[in-house]
Amino acid sequence: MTEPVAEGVRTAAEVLARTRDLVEPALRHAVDTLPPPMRRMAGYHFGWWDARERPLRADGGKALRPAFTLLAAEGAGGDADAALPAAVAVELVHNFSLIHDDVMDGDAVRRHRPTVWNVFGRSEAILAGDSLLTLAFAVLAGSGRPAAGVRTLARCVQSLLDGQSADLGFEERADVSLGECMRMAEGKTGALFGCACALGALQAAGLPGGATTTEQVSFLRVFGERVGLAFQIVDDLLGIWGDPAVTGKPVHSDLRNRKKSLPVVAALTSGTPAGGALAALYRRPLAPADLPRAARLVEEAGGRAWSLARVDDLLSEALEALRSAELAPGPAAGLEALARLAADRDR
Ligand code: GRG
Repeated sequence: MTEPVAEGVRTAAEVLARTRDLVEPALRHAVDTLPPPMRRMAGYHFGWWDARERPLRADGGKALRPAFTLLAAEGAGGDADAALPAAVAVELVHNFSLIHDDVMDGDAVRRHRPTVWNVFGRSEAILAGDSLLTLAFAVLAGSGRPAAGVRTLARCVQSLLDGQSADLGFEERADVSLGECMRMAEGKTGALFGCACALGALQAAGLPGGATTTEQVSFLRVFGERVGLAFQIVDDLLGIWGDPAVTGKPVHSDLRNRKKSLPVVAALTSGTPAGGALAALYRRPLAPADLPRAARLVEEAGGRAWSLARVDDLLSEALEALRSAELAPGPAAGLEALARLAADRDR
């Protein structure tokens, strides 16, 4: 049995390293069951091998969402081993969304390597994403409390699709409001973090010593949703001001694509002269020389300050929900460390 998360504060880096150690073997085991072409693309995407299946140890992602699942389960009286299928399912859904999103956006690089579509082709990448999504449900169906978990994950995937659809729709519109943009981010990103926490708590339900109550599941879901939204706002800030050497994405990537991200929409709706100038720039494709000016205008119009203030608010709301869930102290400290990392990261 896996050693329970230690009492007392753990650093986020330790929590994530432990999660990767637990999740990667189970993830590899699941991916090994895929038909060979899908297995090859999945393993490439996770950084386990190159395009010709020669072994590698490349960046396979931070494993944030499964870390929330494992700690939520332990905090609610369950254990990490039993929550592993749910953690793997959440990571598979996340990676399905990344592979498809890269196709939709035409992004050529992720995690410092060429994206799946860039190496294997767009149609093949769509199949790889479909394969991971289907695998997520297959893995979850073999876990404890499968029916409740599958329903929770299915609702979450519909929210992801709804958020992504709104995001695509915003590209065609000049009148996106901040409320619409927040709802889009809640669907696109918040829902999966909320689901990751809820699935962990659900795993603990009904176990001897598992103190999960319906209230605990909903407080943990709210905690995850707030953290996820803060994470998305930070991602939006990194999409404008992040260091490409650290983020693995090109500089000013979101501005180049004229994304209606939260800092941009906050600037566009600010009623300031800088917001007006940004709206004028956003009416036509941006040349590389326009990008630093667009970033300056977002800042001058208050888009950066608004975003940072929202991240602070969301972190406070998340920590309040975490306290209300009344979890065991060790896992609660781990979840708090993860929440703080999500709200203050450079990659
Ligand atoms: C259903 C196709 C589809 C999309 C849903 C989740 C999503 C919407 C798109 C993926 C791209 C994107 C910008 C998502 C926002 C969430 C986000 C910042 C993802 C990156 O998450 P990390 O940093 O990734 O945890 P790693 O590489 O660490 O796994």
